[in-house]
Amino acid sequence: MNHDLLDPDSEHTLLLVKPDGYRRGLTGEILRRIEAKGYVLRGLKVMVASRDLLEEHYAEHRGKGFFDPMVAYMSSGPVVAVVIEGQRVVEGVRALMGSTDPTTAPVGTIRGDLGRAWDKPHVENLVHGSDSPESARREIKLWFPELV
Ligand code: IDP
Ligand code: MG
Repeated sequence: MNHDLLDPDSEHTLLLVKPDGYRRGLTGEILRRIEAKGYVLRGLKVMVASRDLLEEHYAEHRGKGFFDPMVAYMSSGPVVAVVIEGQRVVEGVRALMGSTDPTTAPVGTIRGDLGRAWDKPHVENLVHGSDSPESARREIKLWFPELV
């Protein structure tokens, strides 16, 4: 068995620590919460994402008013890309993240505790997490072709 590859019988999700989270030095705090919950890190890298990768990653939002500023934000510096494993990990990581708007995201979540509104044309909210197991498979293939 090749231990570098992901176990197809386990559930995985893709987490990104976005450029604001990386810049603020919150990567450790964010990953601490995920590990403390009991999930396992299976892939981890720091990278500056290309426009092509981001346009593919956010294909569902193409055409929306915030698309261009959001892609510019996401390519404004390094991100940390992480593959996380565990039962119901997609739902679990979304719960740890909190809702999209960091001002109103519940206290106790990553976005609710560590994020807030800034005077910017896009929403800076520290993290991305896949929204379904199907999205997770698609996104992991994009960000970690070497693992699948
Ligand atoms: P999610 O990250 O909570 O899944 P999505 O609706 O998938 O939220 O949006 C993707 C990202 O696009 C958000 O995390 C946020 O950074 C940005 N975004 C979403 N909605 C808006 C908006 O109305 N204005 C500006 N940026 C937005
Ligand atoms: Mg989303």
